Amino acid sequence: MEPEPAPSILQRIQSPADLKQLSAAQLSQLAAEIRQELVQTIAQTGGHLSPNLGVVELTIALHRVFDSPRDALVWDTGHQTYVHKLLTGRQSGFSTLRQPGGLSGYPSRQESAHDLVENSHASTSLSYALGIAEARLRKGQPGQVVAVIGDGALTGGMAYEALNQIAHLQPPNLTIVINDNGRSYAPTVGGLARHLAQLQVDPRYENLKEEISRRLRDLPLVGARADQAAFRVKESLKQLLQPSTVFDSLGLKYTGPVDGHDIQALESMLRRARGLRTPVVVHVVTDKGHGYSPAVEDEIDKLHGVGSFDPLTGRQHTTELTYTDVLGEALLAAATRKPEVVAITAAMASSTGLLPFAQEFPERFFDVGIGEQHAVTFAAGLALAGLRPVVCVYSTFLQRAFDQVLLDVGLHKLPVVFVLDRAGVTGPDGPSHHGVFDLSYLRLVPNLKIAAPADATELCALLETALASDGPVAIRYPKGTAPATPDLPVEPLPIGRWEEVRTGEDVCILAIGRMVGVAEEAARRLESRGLSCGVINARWIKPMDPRLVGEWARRYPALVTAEDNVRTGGFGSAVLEQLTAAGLGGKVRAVLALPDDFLSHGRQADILAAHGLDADGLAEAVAKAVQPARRGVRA
Ligand SMILES: Cc1ncc(C[n+]2csc(CCOP(=O)(O)OP(=O)(O)O)c2C)c(N)n1
Repeated sequence: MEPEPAPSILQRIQSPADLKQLSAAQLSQLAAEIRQELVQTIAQTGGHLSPNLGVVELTIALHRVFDSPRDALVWDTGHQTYVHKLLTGRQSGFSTLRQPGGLSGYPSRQESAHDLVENSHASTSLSYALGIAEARLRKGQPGQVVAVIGDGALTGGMAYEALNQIAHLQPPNLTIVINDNGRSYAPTVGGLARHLAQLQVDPRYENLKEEISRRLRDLPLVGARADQAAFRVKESLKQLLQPSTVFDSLGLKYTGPVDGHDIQALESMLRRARGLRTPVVVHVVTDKGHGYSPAVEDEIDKLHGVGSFDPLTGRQHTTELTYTDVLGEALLAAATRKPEVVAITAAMASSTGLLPFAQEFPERFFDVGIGEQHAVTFAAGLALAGLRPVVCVYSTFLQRAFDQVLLDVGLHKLPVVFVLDRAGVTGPDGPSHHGVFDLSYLRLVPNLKIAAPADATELCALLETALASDGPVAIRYPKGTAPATPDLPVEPLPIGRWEEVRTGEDVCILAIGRMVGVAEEAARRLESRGLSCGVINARWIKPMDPRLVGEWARRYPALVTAEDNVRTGGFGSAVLEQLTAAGLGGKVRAVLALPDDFLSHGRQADILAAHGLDADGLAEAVAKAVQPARRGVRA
């Protein structure tokens, strides 16, 4: 007879309170069950694999020592909250993770009282936590506040700004847990990462501190000579106790490092920190991907963020050529010809396609950590001194650096190239990851030229154009598969020049980026309904082609704009501004764009379709927009 499988402990955990009765053996079984659940589910849904595998024991310990939601847990970035979700009553919905209508891949206030903030952009936890801690103190509210921040997120400027104020305010109800796995996606770089690594190899620090404190307490203080001796010993011991971590130097208590996969050790350190009534930094050392060898052994990013994959091998299912791959190859080719080209990433080398560049030109490649603001002004400095920096960043993360783009680059007219990956609707990562605001916030930067390629060849040509330009240029392109492999070599494109890719008589769709292909398909469908529809690839959002006013707005009876950006201040707005100034604003019958809202997570194509930005939606909207002017369109 087969032995009965051991009853699942995970299934019995409906809330953190259920964790508190478990024995050490049961806790380690629970950790194993959680890892299995993570691998099986993420293999189907995709998501943040190794960050969650790494915090299984830490999350269990935190929920045993602290009493969420009375004690506030703030997870930095929020990509590592799957285990927290499993332990806070969301097991039954876990298979819907990142699926349309399902659980979010980040904390979600709608989902649970245990989720306090909806983050996903890194380095905000200490600021949120300090605010909550301070407000609770002022209102006399009980409960600790715990921020869990990775060594990667700790490279972001906001984290330092918050640490500075924490050291000033010294809130007694705040604990800072550093989840140090030595990596962002790639190994974390920089002075702070080096410092944390040194603290790991020198765990004597903590023991030494305790030993010295004990001896100070035990010193006999009898007689004058003994007093003098004691005084001298105390003074020299004080020297030894001089701050030796960056946190001590700021005036914050530091404790650790502790093995982040040893639940008992974690618990005892967290309990001590909790009892200290002063802000404490608890340094926890974890292993990214712990317990799943394909993640641990992955050289590139430990399977940080994955699509669906085979749980046995860790191999991911998609192998298609993406815009990211195309940019990576194009930049490498350009850099081979132009020695002044350098590339900058804010901790996202693999996901912005920079690995080939980093490998070929390590001395021309800069990973600045999760510091988008710094990345932009650093690029400005490089450009001031004669290099040609290319800042490779997700559209959503450049939001962080708006002022730096505006003043440090824009005001100085510096030839910095911004390549904005994941522009438009991204999909399963949800509201904070859609790159749907970039046209609006970049359009208002004087001197900045903005382009969106309609295909892979155009992306390569626009990169050439940008590198040949004497001022700043931003190129935005979507997440996902490029429609075709690029047709190389390419020549720079004339700046501000659009292309009429299809002529028509009744109406013309002015489309940007990925919407060009959608508009062409819509035009074909409209033709079969008796409507002659032109399509213009408006590849420059700024500056716009003067033929808009001089030719197309006069030739076409009606115009419709299409973009995967929010309507507010986007491409359609730009067209309206231009045409209104020329007395031709009435020609624009519809601005097809995304709403003035945060879009939830879901499949990219579904979200676009839900907002009328697929071929059917465009065709419908165009037909409706021109109907009064042109009767006889077949429904
Ligand atoms: C402002 C910002 N830039 C970039 C990212 C992309 N990103 C998500 S997780 C991550 C690495 C975080 O490293 P760490 O905080 O150490 O957490 P780990 O995944 O290693 O546990 C990065 C760069 C982000 N979320 N926010």
